Amino acid sequence: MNIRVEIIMLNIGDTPEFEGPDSKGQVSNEDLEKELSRLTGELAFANETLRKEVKEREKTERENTELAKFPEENPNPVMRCSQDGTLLYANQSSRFLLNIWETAVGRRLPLNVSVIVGEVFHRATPQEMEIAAGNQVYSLLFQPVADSGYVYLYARDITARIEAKQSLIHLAHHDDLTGLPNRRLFQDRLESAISHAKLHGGLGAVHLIDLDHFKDINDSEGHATGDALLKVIADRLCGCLRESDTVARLGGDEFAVIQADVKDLSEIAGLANSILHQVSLPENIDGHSVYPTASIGLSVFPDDGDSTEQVLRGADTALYRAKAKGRATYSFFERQMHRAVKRRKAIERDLRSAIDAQEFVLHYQPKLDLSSGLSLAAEALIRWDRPGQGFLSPAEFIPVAEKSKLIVPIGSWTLAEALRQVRESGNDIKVAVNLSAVQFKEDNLVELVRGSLDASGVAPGNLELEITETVAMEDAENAETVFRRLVDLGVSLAIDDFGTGYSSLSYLKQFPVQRIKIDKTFVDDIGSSESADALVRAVVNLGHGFNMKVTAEGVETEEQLAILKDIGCDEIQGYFHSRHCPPMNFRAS
Ligand SMILES: Nc1nc2c(ncn2[C@@H]2O[C@H](COP(=O)(O)OP(=O)(O)OP(=O)(O)O)[C@@H](O)[C@H]2O)c(=O)[nH]1
Ligand SMILES: [Mg+2]
Repeated sequence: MNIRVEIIMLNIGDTPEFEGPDSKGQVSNEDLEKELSRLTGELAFANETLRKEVKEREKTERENTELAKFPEENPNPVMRCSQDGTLLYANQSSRFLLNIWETAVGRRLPLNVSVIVGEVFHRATPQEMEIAAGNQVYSLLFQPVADSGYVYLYARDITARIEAKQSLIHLAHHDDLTGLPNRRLFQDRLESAISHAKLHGGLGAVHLIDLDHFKDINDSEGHATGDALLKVIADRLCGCLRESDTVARLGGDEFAVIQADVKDLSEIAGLANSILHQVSLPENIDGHSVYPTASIGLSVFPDDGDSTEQVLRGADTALYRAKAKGRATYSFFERQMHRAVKRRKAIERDLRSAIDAQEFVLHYQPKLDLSSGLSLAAEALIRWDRPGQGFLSPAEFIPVAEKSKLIVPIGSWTLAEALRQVRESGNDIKVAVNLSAVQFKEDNLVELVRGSLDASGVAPGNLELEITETVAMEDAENAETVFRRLVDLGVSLAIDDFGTGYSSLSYLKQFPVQRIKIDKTFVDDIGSSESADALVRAVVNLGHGFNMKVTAEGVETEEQLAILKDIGCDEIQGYFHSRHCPPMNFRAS
């Protein structure tokens, strides 16, 4: 109202057109009217301007009020706080968070939030974090406000989004029907379990469980009954397990269990039995009686494989066997392999005492010199008369002896015994003794041979040492050195099993070796295959080219002998000439 009066006064005072009374002191009515009309016009204009101005101001005020309500109406929490984390403002939607945080406007935010407020303020860069509040998860954006000393907090409840993400992850790793882990998750868990077992020297097992004749249940009772049965089986399997075990549905009617940290095979068999029992309980589904059974393939890790593929493949093979055995049973993967492991362990145990118990004996395989027709040499072959078991094949116990390094004392015994028997026989025969890969790598091999010769009194020329082609070529440079030292003793050397490994001809040429022995597998085919004849002929020529004698092993027929003679082979051994025999039966002839 004041403004309006001021404008009116100003306009009246300033008016240039108002000329005042004329010389006679009289103002004409006409002039007055004119003036009045002008003033009225001006007043109306001022009035209009004022009205517009008030309207404008009211609008701005209204807008400001609206704007002030904006954070209030925000469905998400909005807060303003000072740099030290004191809450200065919080909208309505912040109430839940403030309750959880047990704070209010004018008080401090929780320490973990205040710390970030301080950081954000000092770095003047926004920061975002996820926080759990009760059962909810919030995303919090800390926004510094330049030059104001404030930090704004914008929060958003992302619980639903997190849950959706988790449910997607769950879906990707679980089976829809039963809710059990699926093959993907199972494989991840199995991988961890195998690594754990390898690292800690533990044992675990996979039980691969497949329902028997499930197709029949589907066909006779319907697919829905089949589905319901799968769920029942899933529940029953869960009931059989410890918390550390995993059960999964791999697909169709196939389930799998990872049994972690087991002590021995009987514990695995124990769980398999209890699974078989649980699965085979009769069930009534919607009025249909079903009598399920299952077969289980068992694979033990890390023994049966150290990768998920190997372990699962093993379990699958075993499952196949369980089905073949008539179903409703379990089968260990390569059960005979486990038996073989046990057997090998027993052999190793018994081998340790076999020398002292004098259970080894030597037999001899005489060799026939083809040019003279005389038998003046023999190969010593070890035999083990295992108590209660009869003679055990060297093919069975030598690998065990090599693995356990027991071959070293056994080999020493063989050498000493063969030389002793040669001496005892009084014959001028040459005895061939095999050296194993393990013996060949022993530092004291040359001393051992020298010592054995000295102890027996047999001339070095009466001893031939046989080394397989594989051992000789494995570390050919070292072999050559050892060969030279042995030859220096006066013994002769032969490359055994020639043709079964890979030979470097340049090494072979350099080796101070007097003989190569053609493996029986090549001899077997001569006479029946031209290429076998050609091969043996080539080896004989090769040997002769290197100034070596050639012995053919495993000669069993007259025809083989004739061909070998024709080819120019120097010596044969095999059943055709003589079976191996105890020392008393072997005499040089
Ligand atoms: N109800 C139902 N059946 C399924 C599902 N998935 C696979 N099957 C059926 O399950 C059966 C599984 O086949 P197999 O395990 O090879 O055969 P089986 O009849 O159980 O015979 P054996 O296992 O050899 O004793 C097939 O007939 C599939 O059609 C499923 O989700 N629900
Ligand atoms: Mg099945």
